[in-house]
Amino acid sequence: MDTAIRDILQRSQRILAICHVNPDGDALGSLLGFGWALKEMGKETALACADPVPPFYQYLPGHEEIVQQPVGEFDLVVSLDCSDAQRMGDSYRDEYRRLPLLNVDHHVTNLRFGTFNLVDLEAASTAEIIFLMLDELALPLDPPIAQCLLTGIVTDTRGFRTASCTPRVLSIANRLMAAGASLPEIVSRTLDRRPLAAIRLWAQALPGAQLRGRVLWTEVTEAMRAATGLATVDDSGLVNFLLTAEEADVAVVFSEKNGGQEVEVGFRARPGWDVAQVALALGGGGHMLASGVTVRGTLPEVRERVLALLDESLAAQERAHRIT
Ligand SMILES: [Mn+2]
Repeated sequence: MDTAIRDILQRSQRILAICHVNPDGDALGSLLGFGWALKEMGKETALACADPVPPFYQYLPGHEEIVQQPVGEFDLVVSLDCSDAQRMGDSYRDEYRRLPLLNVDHHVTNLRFGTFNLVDLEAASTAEIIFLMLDELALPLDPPIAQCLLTGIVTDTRGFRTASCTPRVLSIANRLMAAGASLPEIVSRTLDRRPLAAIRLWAQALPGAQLRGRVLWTEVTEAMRAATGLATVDDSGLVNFLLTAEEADVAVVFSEKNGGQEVEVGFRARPGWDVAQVALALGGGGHMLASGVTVRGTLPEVRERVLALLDESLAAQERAHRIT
């Protein structure tokens, strides 16, 4: 952390922190862990996320303080786990755009959109960066902070199993557990639990899975969602599950959104491949092995366009690999 970032954090008294829309464990864990730490520093804080906190993250201490629309005057905005400013959604209101912005993130596609950028591509999660920040500021860890930050680490590493999981991650997890975080509770709440509606949705989406070269893909239509009885079912587990197929190096799930006008595309890749490039080319973001984008168009249009781009990208990667 450079001195400009340390100064702005110490100087600012009223801090608005915002994580990304459609929040995951790292977005919420870093938002809340950072929020608890700011309180310890004696700051006035507001924590915002443009979408509600999903029920299975409601064990996180302080989650009830997160608002969708912040109100009040601030002297600093901090974005957490966002690769671009749009990821903050409506919580980043127009009147806050004139304020200094500190961008804290670990996505390879981060656009360095902040006045200050604390972007660490080596970090497996934004929670890890927050931990290192608190360490440098010599702030004590307490059980709520530890529980929030370990949640970010566990969810972004899917239980310490991603290529991004370094020895540093494990030693930070060790310190968070020693400070009172419960690893079994976090794993059980986040990784080993999903709504029955999600399982029913998989049951509808899986028969349509198709293998195209080494790419296994499927679709989730709005009709499938309606049939599960829940309009907003998180299906991020589905794309991870597809990638467990022996025959696949890349998995893609196309999810119809907004009355069929938009498609959310989730990509996963096995180590050695890069799906960040294709997401970025389409205006999305993410990591080499996990990325996503929302594309305007109908399901068949978007599917054909994206699969063709993905074919090209993977073929180019294969050629590059053969040369090097
Ligand atoms: Mn993250």
